[in-house]
Amino acid sequence: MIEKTLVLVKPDGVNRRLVGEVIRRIENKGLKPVCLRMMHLNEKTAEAHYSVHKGKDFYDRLIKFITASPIVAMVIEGENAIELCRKLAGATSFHDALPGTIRGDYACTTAENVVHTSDSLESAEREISIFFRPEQILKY
Ligand code: 3AN
Repeated sequence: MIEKTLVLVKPDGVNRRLVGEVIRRIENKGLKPVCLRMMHLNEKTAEAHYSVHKGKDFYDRLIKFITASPIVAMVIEGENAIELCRKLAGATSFHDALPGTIRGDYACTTAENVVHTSDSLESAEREISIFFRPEQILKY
């Protein structure tokens, strides 16, 4: 199934000049960006994006981190895009992220792990709508 998913290069990824590397891996896998924007996330948007984590011990730090400096947000489209982007990203915990994945190759901690990618169709739809309006998503 052709799917759309939300990928974020988080502040650590942007600051470490990994934007191109993330996009290269996504494109090499046959997936394509259909919307892309660099932005400095405000607290309200960050809280909406991470609402499922509200109350967890890492939540406050996560909001502080993701709003600290610019991110790159993109919608990625392609066959099986949601699962493929999760595979490209690797496990959440940097201990478990395998070499060859973005986090396995670049993440130094679990809190700052370079990328976010939606984990289900439902999350993808919800998250994309937080970052982009439907008319901003291109068809090609
Ligand atoms: P993923 O990004 O792999 O879907 P989630 O949704 O469980 O992982 O967590 C969202 C973000 O919260 C992670 N990318 C990471 O930045 C942070 N996070 C998750 N678990 C922890 C943890 N145990 N300690 C610190 N930060 C965490």
